[in-house]
Amino acid sequence: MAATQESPSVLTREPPRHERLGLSETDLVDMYRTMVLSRRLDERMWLLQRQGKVAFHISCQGQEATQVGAAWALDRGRDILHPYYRDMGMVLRFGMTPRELMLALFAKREDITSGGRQMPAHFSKKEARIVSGSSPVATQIPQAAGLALASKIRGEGVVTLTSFGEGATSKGDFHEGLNFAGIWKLPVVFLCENNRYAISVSQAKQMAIENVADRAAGYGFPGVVVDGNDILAVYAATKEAVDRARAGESPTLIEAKTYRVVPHSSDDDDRLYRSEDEVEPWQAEKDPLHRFQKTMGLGAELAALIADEAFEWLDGPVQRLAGPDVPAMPYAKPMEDFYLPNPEKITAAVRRLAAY
Ligand SMILES: Cc1ncc(C[n+]2csc(CCOP(=O)(O)OP(=O)(O)O)c2C)c(N)n1
Ligand SMILES: [Mg+2]
Repeated sequence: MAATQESPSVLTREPPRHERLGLSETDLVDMYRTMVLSRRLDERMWLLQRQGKVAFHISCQGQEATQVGAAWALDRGRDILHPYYRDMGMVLRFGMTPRELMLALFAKREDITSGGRQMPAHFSKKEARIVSGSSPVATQIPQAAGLALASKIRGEGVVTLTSFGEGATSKGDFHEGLNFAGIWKLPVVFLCENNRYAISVSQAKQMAIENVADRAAGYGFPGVVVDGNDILAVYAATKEAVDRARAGESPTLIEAKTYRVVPHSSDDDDRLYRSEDEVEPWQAEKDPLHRFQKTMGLGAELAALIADEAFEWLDGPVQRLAGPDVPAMPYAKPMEDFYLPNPEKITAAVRRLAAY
């Protein structure tokens, strides 16, 4: 009798939000672990730069919920990621290791992205289907449309996700990429990480609209605004977009509203264009890690364990990577390193092309 009285309340109880999205508690812990690892790695990269041990750093801090939530919605054994320079959380989830990220930062010979030749944060890893971005802002957007076109032609059911800042949406590449993807209903997700600034240029000076997502209407597919510091909201929006892409329905533009809590890069002084009062709440109650702990009820003990784990990795291994035992890449010899081994072959191919 007691059991039947209790049953209705059990049946009508709302399951927790993550369960409704098909995520397990293990997923949640792993999501948090990935966010913490990217934050701790990022902090260490800043320190190394300030100590003069590496030349340059560009940061993911503040955007971890967007990056990890979005990457979680992809099938990482199958889909393609064409990220931008801030996406450390995303590439960690997709299969780049902290060691690989550090090797690129230190410009070591073993760096898998370019053998120490590129700037850091030009993430790539062929086996993980992470495609390298180019330095000019927004160039990955039409390239992602191209990748999606190839997947569509091959009938692979592969989805490509590309990401970029709100500043990138002022570039022609953004409009060309979205227009093309809309016409051909390509399996691609465009993720705008709107962190309110393009270096020193605020969103208000960059565009006359409130929501980047509104631009999707001009290309004939859905545009969605999401709270970029709420990891489950980002996951849900991206999952929906990925499903839509895989079903061949259309691309989606997701605008994740977030905030960059540190300067644009190690070469920037953000005190010149924004106040401490503006930044402070984003480093406190709005911070994605803080919000995760609070809303998901993550125990302090587990949170401390995850933090220790990240620090443990950072201490020993990073010291070793920085040292002379791991060889740095020597300065390039342009004729040998930048050009293909046989320039005559290229010239002949260009002549053939010209004749055609
Ligand atoms: C074509 C081009 N112009 C300018 C730059 C210099 N630049 C690098 S990042 C950046 C700001 C991009 O802002 P946004 O797209 O909002 O991304 P965020 O850095 O804020 O994440 C600029 C202007 C560049 N890399 N490429
Ligand atoms: Mg920006």
